[in-house]
Amino acid sequence: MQSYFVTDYDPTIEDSYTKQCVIDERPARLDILDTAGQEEFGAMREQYMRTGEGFLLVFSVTDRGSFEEIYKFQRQILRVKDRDEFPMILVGNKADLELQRQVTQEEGQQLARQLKVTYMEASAKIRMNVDQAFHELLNNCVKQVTKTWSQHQPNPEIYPTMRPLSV
Ligand SMILES: Nc1nc2c(ncn2[C@@H]2O[C@H](COP(=O)(O)OP(=O)(O)OP(=O)(O)O)[C@@H](O)[C@H]2O)c(=O)[nH]1
Ligand SMILES: [Mg+2]
Repeated sequence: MQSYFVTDYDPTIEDSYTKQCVIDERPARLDILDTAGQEEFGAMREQYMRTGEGFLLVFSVTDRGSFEEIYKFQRQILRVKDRDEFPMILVGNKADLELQRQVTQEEGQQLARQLKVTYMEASAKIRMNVDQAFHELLNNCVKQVTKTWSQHQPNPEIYPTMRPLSV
């Protein structure tokens, strides 16, 4: 958000940010919620899953436990959304720490295939794939909105009065 890297660990409870950006050449406002990884702050999880329109599932490639938790979070999102798929991407962070790696790139990719999402490796420290991860997720969100919108267009044969007005 601020384009600087914080070395100290300060567990997140819940932080929200707003960022202006451009999507498909149009200005847009992103509302980003940084959520808690620690179980003790997990009480609000279902609530943010209900309101979220897209999710970055982030684990650390140096922490196998964080990788193993992803599947559970993805299932919970789909259950809360009552959907088979939803805009999400899987991000393996801390890719700069190659020597401390506990999850291989192949394992990340394999999980992503299983979850039917895109996999990206990133590093907040060296600013690798950070913006790209958000852009990839946004593309998924835009596609989802377009798909949902087209599915909910009234059938003009059934609802002739709801045809768009020509200008
Ligand atoms: N080397 C390296 N360290 C990182 C990277 N990203 C985060 N860290 C460090 O890892 C620690 C934890 O990072 P956080 O961003 O606080 O992790 P988090 O997942 O938000 O943790 P919670 O808020 O408890 O969920 C901090 O000390 C960060 O400086 C990275 O890409 N590379
Ligand atoms: Mg945090």
